[in-house]
Amino acid sequence: MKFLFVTLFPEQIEEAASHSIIARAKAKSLVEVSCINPRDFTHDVHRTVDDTPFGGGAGMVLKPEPLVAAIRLAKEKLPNARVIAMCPGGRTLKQSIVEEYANLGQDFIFVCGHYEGFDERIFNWVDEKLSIGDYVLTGGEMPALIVMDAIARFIPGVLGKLQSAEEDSFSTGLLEYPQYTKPAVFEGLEVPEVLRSGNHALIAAWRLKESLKATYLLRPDLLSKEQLTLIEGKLPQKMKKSERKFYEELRAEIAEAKENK
Ligand code: 4G3
Repeated sequence: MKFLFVTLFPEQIEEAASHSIIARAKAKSLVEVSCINPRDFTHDVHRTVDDTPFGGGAGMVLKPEPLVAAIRLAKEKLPNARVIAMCPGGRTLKQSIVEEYANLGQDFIFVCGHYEGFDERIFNWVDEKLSIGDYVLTGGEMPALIVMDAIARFIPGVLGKLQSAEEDSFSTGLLEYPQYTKPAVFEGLEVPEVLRSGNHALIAAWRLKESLKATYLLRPDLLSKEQLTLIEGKLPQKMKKSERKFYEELRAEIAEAKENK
């Protein structure tokens, strides 16, 4: 998959893409990262890319001519790319959107802005405005890098065999359960006994209970109506004994967590 960044700061992209899993994915030719700098499409001695806003006001706006020239070349290089402009006012990214992007079979052009934003007319050359969350940053480079990283995890071979983007937190719709590694006791803090029991059914149930508890306490908006009813509503008459016990324990643990907060 190819990722092309239209950016005034290509070094920031190259640097970020030169580490860890993305660097390895580049080395394996699973992803390609490149940049086009709008400043290379200016014609004045100062290589001007921004100007004051019509109508007045503070800050600067990115001029359309160099930016559109850069996007045009980007589209020539990647004719099958989705063109995404990173803006605080765009559609907010979430894991289900990441999965949609990963499954499009398209390359990506990220248009990164600075200053107070883009001249509105550039959006005629853009498929979509995208935001990584409700906050404003000094530039669109870090947001674009985050989107690439999130998508790249779904390309087969990018993550190690033992990891899988489809199985991790958020793809299950729930928050992560707690994880532990050796030592079994650290500064007096013990790893839960069940995780050392070797009983895989018990471990799976414990992890699901912990995920449901964390999600209920921190992100109840992620739970379905059905899940919420099982946690706090009336349990159905007809329910396996083991399942009833599961939800009764979950409720007790949630009550205890609320006491302790
Ligand atoms: C356009 C994206 C770009 C308009 C970009 C600022 C945050 C995000 C910029 C503008 C950005 C985000 C550059 N900051 N939440 N800054 O994805 O006002």
